[in-house]
Amino acid sequence: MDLLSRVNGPEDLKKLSLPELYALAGEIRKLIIHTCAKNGGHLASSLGAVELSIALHYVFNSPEDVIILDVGHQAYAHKIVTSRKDKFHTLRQYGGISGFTSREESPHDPFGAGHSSTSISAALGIIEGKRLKGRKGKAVAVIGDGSMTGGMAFEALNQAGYLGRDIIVVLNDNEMSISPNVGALQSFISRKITDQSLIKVRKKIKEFIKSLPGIGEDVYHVIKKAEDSVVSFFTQGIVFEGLGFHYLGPIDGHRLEHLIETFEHVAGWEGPILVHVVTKKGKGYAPAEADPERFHGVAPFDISTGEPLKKNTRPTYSDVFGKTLVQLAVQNSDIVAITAAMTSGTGLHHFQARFPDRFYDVGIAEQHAVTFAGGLATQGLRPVVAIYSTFLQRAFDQIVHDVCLQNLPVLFAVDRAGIVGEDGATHQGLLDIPLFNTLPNLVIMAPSGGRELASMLATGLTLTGPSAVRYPRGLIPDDFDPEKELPPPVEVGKSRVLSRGRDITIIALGHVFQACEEAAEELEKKGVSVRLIDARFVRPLDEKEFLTAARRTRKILIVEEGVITGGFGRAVEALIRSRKEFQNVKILVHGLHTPFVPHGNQEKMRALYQLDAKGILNQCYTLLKG
Ligand SMILES: Cc1ncc(C[n+]2csc(CCOP(=O)(O)OP(=O)(O)O)c2C)c(N)n1
Repeated sequence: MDLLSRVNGPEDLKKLSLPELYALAGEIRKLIIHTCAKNGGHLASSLGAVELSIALHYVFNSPEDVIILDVGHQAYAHKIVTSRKDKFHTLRQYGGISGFTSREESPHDPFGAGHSSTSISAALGIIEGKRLKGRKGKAVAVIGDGSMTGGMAFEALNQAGYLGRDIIVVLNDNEMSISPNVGALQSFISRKITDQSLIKVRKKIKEFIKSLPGIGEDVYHVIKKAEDSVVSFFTQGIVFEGLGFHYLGPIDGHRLEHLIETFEHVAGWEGPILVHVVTKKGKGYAPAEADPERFHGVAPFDISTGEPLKKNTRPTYSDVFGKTLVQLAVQNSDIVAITAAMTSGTGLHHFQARFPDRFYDVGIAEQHAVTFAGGLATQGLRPVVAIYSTFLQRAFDQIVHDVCLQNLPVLFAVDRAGIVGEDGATHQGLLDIPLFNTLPNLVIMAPSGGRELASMLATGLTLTGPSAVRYPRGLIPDDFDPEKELPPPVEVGKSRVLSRGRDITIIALGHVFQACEEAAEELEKKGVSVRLIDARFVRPLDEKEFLTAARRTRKILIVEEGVITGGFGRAVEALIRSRKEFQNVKILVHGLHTPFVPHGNQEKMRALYQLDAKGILNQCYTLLKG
């Protein structure tokens, strides 16, 4: 790590020669691969953006010039060259470097990210803010072709082209989102225009210019500009030129000399500019180049083979979802499945393989996904929209306005609900209950295991209105095989009562049930008699059972992995308190006080927030003592 030891900040890059910069790129790649092999992370995206990050920091002067990386998952090289190399080994670990860009972490991260398609809006806001405040500096937004499928990116391009401010958008095109990128725009921008056809166009224009009598310098420049426009008209540039951007590219995103020359060029230009850079996802690590989808976000792995260090011993909740949906879809041809660029993450690859005609990847377009599902539902189909809790936040208005208000039978499969672990604050699924709980018509379910998840999916598909099933990241706790069994629907609004003790009631929502069950076992060993309830439904609440529990035990602990305000526990508390006779019942609602839980593995974070068995036991003792 010879060269890296000399790079303590972006200014040090500017002292290196081109061969040294290439050697540095090699050292950075090594560090990224070794760190991801140990900690997991967004390996393939970051490997693809090494030269790009070096070139940007070589040419621009961060932090005065802002460099905003969309999503921020490709930021590892950027982090390494902006004074975070020594802490890089703590990537994604509790207390360590974040896996995304974060304003808290460095002045070189001018805008935090984790969700996609925000970079152009943020860059435009920053450049406009600089103008109004009389501050210096350029604004560069680096956005992947996948992130370009998000509506916000177009909203921002639209305003940027109109305002005409000096903003540089770098389109990092590797033809991949997490899976191969989808959509008409991608087909257009990745259109292979052969050098031959470009050369022919240029030649024809040159001949035309030459044929004009008496051409002076000025006229030549005007016509040269026309030539550029004609070329971009025939290439990908037309889309962006039409929006008021000056388009350059496509250029090889791993050739430092090309990148540096281009960025030096455009740094002096005015107005909105789009530089189209072509990169290879996973560049420099053979297993990631061969399978960029698997290495997009990867768990710790063996560097020599690329194989994961830990093999799953049980299916994940996402797997159960995907496989169960296939079974349900065999029986019901109206079922269609929708993902917003998360086919494998949500487990929908099973459905895609079996029913390609009934499967839709809409790109990173959660809002559109929901309204599209609404439209399908009006035609008698049964759309199932699988989106991670955190990304579904984007589509709240569509859920309200396009689905719930019209009482359309869309089933939301809300994956990664709860604490997500190493991805941290931007990805926590802690707000879906408070958001959804305000919506009439919506049935909300949370399974405590794989079999329950399968039953709830079946339940949602029997309803005449909208429903949501929220489930976490991770392995199911039970021995359920979704390919062997299809459990029947459950009764709507009915909880599962596991024991009917007298001293304390624990009402658990979703997968925290396992930890609650362990805590209950401990209490029973100590002679405390526990009433344990698996709530199953956030809406409608099992009023009868919860009121009976209040009457019998007069001490109620409600546990959920979500934000307390507006959550499940508060709803149960309000129900109990609405009855005069229960004013003195002791109720403790246990969950998260904030949605902004930092990164760290799930086990650690659950322990930290007292959502493991030990923490829940502590809560029980607090309640029993009080
Ligand atoms: C709103 C939102 N939806 C989904 C995701 C999950 N996600 C993270 S990166 C990514 C693909 C991004 O593709 P691209 O921008 O082309 O970057 P690449 O990884 O290919 O470099 C997706 C879908 C997200 N971060 N934000």
